[in-house]
Amino acid sequence: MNLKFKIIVAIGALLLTASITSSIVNYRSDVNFAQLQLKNISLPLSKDNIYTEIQQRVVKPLIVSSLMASNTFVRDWVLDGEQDERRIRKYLKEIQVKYGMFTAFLVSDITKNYYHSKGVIDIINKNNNDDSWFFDFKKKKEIYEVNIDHDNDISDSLIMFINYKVKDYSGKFIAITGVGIKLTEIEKMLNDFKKKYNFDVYFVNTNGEIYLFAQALRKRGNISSIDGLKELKSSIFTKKSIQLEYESKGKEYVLSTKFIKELNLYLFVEVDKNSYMRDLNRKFVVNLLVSLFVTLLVILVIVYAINIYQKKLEKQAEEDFLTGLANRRKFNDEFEKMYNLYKRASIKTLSLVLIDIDNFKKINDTFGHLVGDKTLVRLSALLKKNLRKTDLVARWGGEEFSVLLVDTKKEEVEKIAQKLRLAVKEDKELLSLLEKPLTISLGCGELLSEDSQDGLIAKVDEALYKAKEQGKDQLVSI
Ligand code: GH3
Ligand code: MG
Ligand code: MG
Repeated sequence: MNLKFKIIVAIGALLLTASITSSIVNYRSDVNFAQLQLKNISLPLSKDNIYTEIQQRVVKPLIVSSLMASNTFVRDWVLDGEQDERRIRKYLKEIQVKYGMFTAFLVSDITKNYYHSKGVIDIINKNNNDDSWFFDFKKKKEIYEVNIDHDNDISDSLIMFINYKVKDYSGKFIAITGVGIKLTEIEKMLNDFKKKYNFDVYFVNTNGEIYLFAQALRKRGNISSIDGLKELKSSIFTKKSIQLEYESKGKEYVLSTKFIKELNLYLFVEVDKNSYMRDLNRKFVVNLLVSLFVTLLVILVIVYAINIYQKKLEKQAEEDFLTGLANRRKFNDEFEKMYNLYKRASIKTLSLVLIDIDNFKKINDTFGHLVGDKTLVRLSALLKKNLRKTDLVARWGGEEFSVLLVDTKKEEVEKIAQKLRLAVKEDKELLSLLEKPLTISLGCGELLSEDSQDGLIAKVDEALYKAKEQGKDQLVSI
């Protein structure tokens, strides 16, 4: 495993650990917060809202029923032998319309007639199961009761009946009157709570029977038969309001209850903790995916940056800082490669040209080092311009340069070397910089089969020395 790969793996592992840890920490605190919020705010608040809603809906029909039961016309009409049915029908119709009730009724204990605005719709019979509500309520000491019923005769939705006892002036029971309202709104409300908050809202009567519930509720029957709930029955039924937690069939629930006096029913609002946390789980997965994606992006950026930096370093390692030409190290590497190719006969010829600026010391002394540097830069540009892409030109050191030429005939190498000499000498830019032409001396030679690398260099160096000796500004080929 190379260093670059190790660094990337280490950074990636660090970033991944950091992002996964922070996602988990966030998730944990979200879960804690959500649970606290659920128990202390959402559930109690929803319970109170539903309770208020129910109460508001019960109070009005209760008042209307009480009004009907104490109405002297109603009492007199029954006591007078239920004469002229039209009058009671008119009265019931008026109640129905005026107070916006779904139905209004009067059932006489004397004739057992069930009066409605449409007329007598039934005659109550002790042997009929559907009519048992009348006889059950008659027996009770309470003055009114609230019944939630499914009355197929009238409607297919749930109806809440308020039954009120009508008594004569001596307090003797003579009839039951009251109104009924449709519970579609409440049913809708229960379903909304389920949809919006995953809250299950249902009602339980004092016997433990689950009464009124949203369609989606899976609990039915008596709470005594529900695991987890049956154990809590007594603590629920001895308190007006309670909040507790229980487990049933592997699920954890938080339950909040409240007794509704007017209905003689307990309101149950509960939530399956896990399904309530479902959104949080989804959020956790999304957070995790996003942070993994970001981590991946960061790793890609790091890989990209490392590559660029590495290339820069590599370039710096083989490039001459001042002239941008290959440096001595690069030259040596390439020379070795070419030498090996030559030895394997992959290339036919390999030639070396060494270049040395004439009297460069004087240039430095006359114009200063800055002009000396400019001269080196310009000379490098001229060498590059006048050589082929395949020729390698390098700064050999100080004011000396070297050129490697592959598969180029001796005469051709000499021609190129002379071309370089003239190009430098005739360059206008150098002329205006130095106020006289710049000259160079060159030595060139070809690698022969018996030559070593150093042998070629020594040979060409000698040629260059000769060129200097013979008066500079010339090429000596060996
Ligand atoms: P000759 O014609 O015999 O080659 O004479 P010369 O003056 O060119 O030869 P010498 O080798 O004595 O001088 C080379 C000078 O080049 C000495 C050194 O200060 C200068 N030099 C080497 N590298 C640099 C550089 O990077 N910038 C500048 N300005 N001068 C440099
Ligand atoms: Mg020199
Ligand atoms: Mg020199």
